[in-house]
Amino acid sequence: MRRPSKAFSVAILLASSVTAQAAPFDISGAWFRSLPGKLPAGGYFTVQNNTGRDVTITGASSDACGMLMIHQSSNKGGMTSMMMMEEVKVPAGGKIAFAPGGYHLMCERPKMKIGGKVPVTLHLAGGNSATVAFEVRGAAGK
Ligand SMILES: [Cu+2]
Repeated sequence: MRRPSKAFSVAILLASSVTAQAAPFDISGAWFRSLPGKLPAGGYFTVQNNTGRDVTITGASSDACGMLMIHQSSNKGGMTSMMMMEEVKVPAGGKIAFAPGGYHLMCERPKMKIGGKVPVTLHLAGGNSATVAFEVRGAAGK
């Protein structure tokens, strides 16, 4: 069983490097919620890991943000708070949603326009990275 699974993950890597960046996993539905004034913009996406190995997101960067961090919202006893995450592990074969109320990117001092797109680079453990275009939506998420 060892050999076929290795061949499979190599095929996936090659396929993804042809279609876009050499992303070892698939990122979809990426968008920022742009809010008025100087409020930070939340970034959301879904990541599916098809590599056959755990992949760890260790950070994110974008020219569209003065600072870009990974946060996790949590709700304990009716109190909503945000925690800074050093890393987020996407297990082999697994899927993680960055979505309102959970994991999200926090873009401080955003420079973006509703209706536009901005690139975000996700940094992965081991020195890989994946750059994805994020749609910029308004406060209602549209
Ligand atoms: Cu946050």
